[in-house]
Amino acid sequence: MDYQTILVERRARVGLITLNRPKALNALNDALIDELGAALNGFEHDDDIGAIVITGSEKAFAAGADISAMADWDYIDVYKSDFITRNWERIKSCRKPIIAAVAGFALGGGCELAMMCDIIIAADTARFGQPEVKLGILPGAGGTQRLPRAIGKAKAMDLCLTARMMDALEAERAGLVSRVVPAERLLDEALAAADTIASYSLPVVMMIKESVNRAYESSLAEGLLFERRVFHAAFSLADKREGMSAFLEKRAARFTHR
Ligand code: CO8
Repeated sequence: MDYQTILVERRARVGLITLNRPKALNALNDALIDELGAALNGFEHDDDIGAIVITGSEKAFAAGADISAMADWDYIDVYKSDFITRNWERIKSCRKPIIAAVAGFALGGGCELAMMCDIIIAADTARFGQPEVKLGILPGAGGTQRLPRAIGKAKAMDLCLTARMMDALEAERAGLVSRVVPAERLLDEALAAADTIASYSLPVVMMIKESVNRAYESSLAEGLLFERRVFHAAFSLADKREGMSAFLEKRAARFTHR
C-alpha cells in the first residue's frame, strides 16, 4: 500500500511505523489514523512480525488531533462520522505488542495514542499532556480514562484541567512510561525491546498482552482465573516444549512461534 501520512518498514521480525506529517507535528487526521490502522492490520496478519513500534519525529510523536480539520466540525458532524471510535478501534484491537517510542510532544490524541500502545519508551525530550481544555473541548480518545489508570487521579486531573505538560522524567516517575533514554538512542532502544519481544513465542507474547490487559477490565479474582486458563493453554504449545527443553539442555531456545 502507498502511504501518505506514515512510513512503514520491517526490521527483521519488527514492524516499524513512523508517523509522518512533520509540518503539522504529526497531527492526527482521519487519513493518518486510517493508514495507521491499515499498517497495523498488515503486521497483525503477518506471521513474520512479532512486535510493532510506532514512533514520530524528533520534535513530535504527535501534537494531537488535527485542529484545522476539527475547527469547522459541529456536533452532528462528529456524531454521524463517529469521530474517533470509527478508525481508532484497530489500534486498540491489535493483538501483537506495540511499543510507542516517544520523542518531543505527545499531546491530546498523541498522548492518547501512546497510551493505547502496550509500552511507552520515552526520549528525554518527550513531553506529555492533555491540553484539550485550552481548545474548549476535552480528551476524546481515552485521556480521561487511561491517564488516571496509568498515573492516578491527582496527576491526571492536574494535566487534564490545567493543560500543563509533563516531562519524560515526571512521566516515568508517575508510571506512564517504562523507560527514559537519551533522544539519540530512542529508536534503537525501542527496536531492541521489540526485537527481544519478537524473539519469544508469538502466541505466548499475545497471551501475556491479553492477560495484562485483563487486569484493567476485571476484578482480581476474574483476572487470576483468566490468567490461569491461559497459563494452562500455554502448555499445549510447541514453543513451551522448546523453551523448557532449551533451558534444560543449556542452549538458546529456537521458537517456532506456534
Ligand atoms: N493540529 C493541527 N496542526 C498542528 C497541531 C494540531 N494539533 N499542532 C501543531 N500544529 C501545526 C501548527 O499549526 C504549525 O503549523 P504552521 O507551521 O502551518 O503554522 C506547526 O504544526 C508547528 O506548530 P507550532 O508552530 O505551534 O510549534 P511550536 O513549537 O511553537 O509549538 C506545540 C508546539 C506546543 C505542540 C503547539 O503546536 C501546540 O500547542 N499544538 C496543539 C496541541 C494541542 O492542543 N493538542 C490537542 C489537540 S485536540 C485533541 O487531540 C483531541 C483528541 C481527540 C481524539 C483524537 C482524535 C484524532
